[in-house]
Parts: sequence; structure tokens; C-alpha cells
Amino acid sequence: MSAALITVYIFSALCSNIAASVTKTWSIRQAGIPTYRCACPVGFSRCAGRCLTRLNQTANYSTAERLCSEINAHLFAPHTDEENQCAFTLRSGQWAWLGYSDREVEGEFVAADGCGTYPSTGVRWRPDEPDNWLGAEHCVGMIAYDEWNDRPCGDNMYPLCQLGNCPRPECP
Ligand SMILES: [Ca+2]
Ligand SMILES: [Ca+2]
Repeated sequence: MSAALITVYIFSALCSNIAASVTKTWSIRQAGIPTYRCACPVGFSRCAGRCLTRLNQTANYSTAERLCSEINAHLFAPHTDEENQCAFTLRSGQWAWLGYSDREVEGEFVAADGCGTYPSTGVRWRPDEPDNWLGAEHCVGMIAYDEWNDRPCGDNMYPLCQLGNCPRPECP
């Protein structure tokens, strides 16, 4: 499939999702039921329909995972370009941990939200990444632009946390 076809496909899928979400929200409002399911708790901001926050302390990867879980969240695993831009904005120029790691199987980057894996040949990687440098890089950070890099899990970065697992919330 060509890149153009893939783009059209993704765009179509996004549009149909948005249309379904808008219809759902409208229906809920019509019925007079509060739309609290679609609001983010205090401390989280909404971006691309996700409830996200950047913690205010750096930590290694396993501690970052724990800190997110302490607020009933997990490390943010962007799945779309829009979500990836949310991560870029949220990190505000700081090094930040994302919810992907290949700690279990080298080269298989598993999403922290349970929504599958991201290929090591994907477009979100920084050029020449992931390189598993010195055989010791198994955790994914965003440290330059909006690009991903596999890094040693012992690095200290700001955790980006996200609410919600698979299946993903239906809110727009
Ligand atoms: Ca690795
Ligand atoms: Ca690397």
C-alpha cells in the first residue's frame, strides 16, 4: 500500500471515529446525562481526546511507571500523529519517558496501555533509532523534537502519564 493510500486510510478512520464520538456526546447531552466521563480529573489536561499529565520530577523508567500508576495512570503511549504531538507539547523541551519498551523481547516495543506494539521500522523514530546502543537500550524516550529514541531504562526523564487502557475511551 502506498504512503498516500495509508494516509487516506488513516484520515478516513480518524474522521469516522470523530463523527461517532460527536454523535455519542450529543446523544448523551440530549438525554440530560452528565458528560463527566469525557472530562479529565484535576491535574490532567486533554489532548487528542486523552487525559495526560507530565509529572514534575524526573525518574528512571521503572520508577516513572510506578509514579504514573500511583495516580491510576500509565506512561503515555502515543498511537497517532496527533497524540505524538501531544507528547511533544507536554514535554516542553524536557526529556520525557513514553509508554513503550522492548524489555521483554528485543525490538518489540510494547505499549504501556495494552494497545499492541510499535514497529522498530516506524516513522516516529529518530533517524538511526532504535539502535539498542551497547545492547542496553530498552525504554523509549522523547528527547529531540517529536522523535522517539530507545534509551537506557536507568536514564532520568520526566514521566508523561495517561489515563485509560485498551479499549480506548470513546470520548472525542
Ligand atoms: Ca532494546
Ligand atoms: Ca537509542
